Amino acid sequence: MKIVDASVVVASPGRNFVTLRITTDDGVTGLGDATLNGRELAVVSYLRDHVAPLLIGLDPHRIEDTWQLLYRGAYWRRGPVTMAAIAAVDVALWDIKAKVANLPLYQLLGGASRERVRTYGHANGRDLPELFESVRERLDQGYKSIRIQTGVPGLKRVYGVHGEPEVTPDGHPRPLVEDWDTAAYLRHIPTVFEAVRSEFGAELPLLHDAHHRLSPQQAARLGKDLEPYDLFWLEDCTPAENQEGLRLVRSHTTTPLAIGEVFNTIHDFRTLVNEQLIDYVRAAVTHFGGVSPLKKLFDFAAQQQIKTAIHGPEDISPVGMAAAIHLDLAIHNFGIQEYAGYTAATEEVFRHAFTFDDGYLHPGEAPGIGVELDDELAAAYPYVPAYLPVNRLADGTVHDW
Ligand code: CS2
Ligand code: MG
Repeated sequence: MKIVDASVVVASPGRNFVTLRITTDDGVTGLGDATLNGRELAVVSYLRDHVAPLLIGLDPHRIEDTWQLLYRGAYWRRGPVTMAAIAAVDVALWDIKAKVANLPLYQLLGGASRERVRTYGHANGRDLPELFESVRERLDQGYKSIRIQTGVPGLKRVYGVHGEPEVTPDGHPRPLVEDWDTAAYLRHIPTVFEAVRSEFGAELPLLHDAHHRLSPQQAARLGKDLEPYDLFWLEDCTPAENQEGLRLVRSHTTTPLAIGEVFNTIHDFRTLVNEQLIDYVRAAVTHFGGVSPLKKLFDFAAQQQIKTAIHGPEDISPVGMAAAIHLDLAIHNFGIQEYAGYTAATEEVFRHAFTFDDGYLHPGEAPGIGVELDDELAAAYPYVPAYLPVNRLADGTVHDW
């Protein structure tokens, strides 16, 4: 069996997605997600101009060898663009291998370790009434765990409370500028969880994403202040390139910690896992180089009783999400799966076998990862230049978003 084609489809059914399709001489095709939110076209070029030509003629069954060729052969290693491109190839090759075996991918990953995959959903609100309504909407959809994000008094726009992107006079989009005040945030968040707990009770698993905005000392303070509210986790409490910074946080709070959605290789987790500084690894199939390296990370994390929590917002395409759910079903140290759901247009472009029911996902039994991409429909949604927001402090200083 040989690879005869590797093509990249860019579609924007509500938001931009980049998908790789690999085709073999037997006509078997595989899909991989290569979506890097806000820098999509960099990965398109990496795949089209540098990777696709190398794939032609290769044996699609040699997944590990192809992964090592693309990782070590590039010389310039790691990074979000490289690892998203390699991820797309890895997932597409697993899709092909599982289709040839006429098995759903999870069967090639050790088979099912559970009946279904529990998820958490996003509740957002500018204020408590809006937040409570959003929580009730998620509960009505069946979610059993809820991430809580709200506005902060005095701040116009805050992460998780979406605003409209601005466009420059020449029509090119500019990142939306959000404002930030750490002191106001640290004062406000404990009052939010006090209110949510008194409204929704002590048992509902609640999560919160600090989105890389705190110093280790500030993260330690927030973790401690939130202990009375018994969070399922506090996510990205501090920029974790400084892995050692989590030692300070860990020494001050028992609030569970989740980190890693922006990480793209196992090296980013080395200290965090070896020293048990976190409780959940958040890496995503699409950003971490694919299923192959992510399973290695999960096995590494399992040695320290750390569980998985694959990143799953709207900017992980149904292709990346499907691959994640197959892994979620198969691995032993599964924790929880983030699932924000998709627009109707996205569901039309990416027809998938995975199902979401009563707050749980299942990958389905279709051979491969179980996703088909409708090229005709995809063509109706051309790429739209778009950026992630940026954060600025009151004095104008750029801050982590
Ligand atoms: C967030 C993401 O879901 C999360 O945990 O951190 O939505 C993140 O903001 C986006 O993936 C950025 O593209
Ligand atoms: Mg996050």
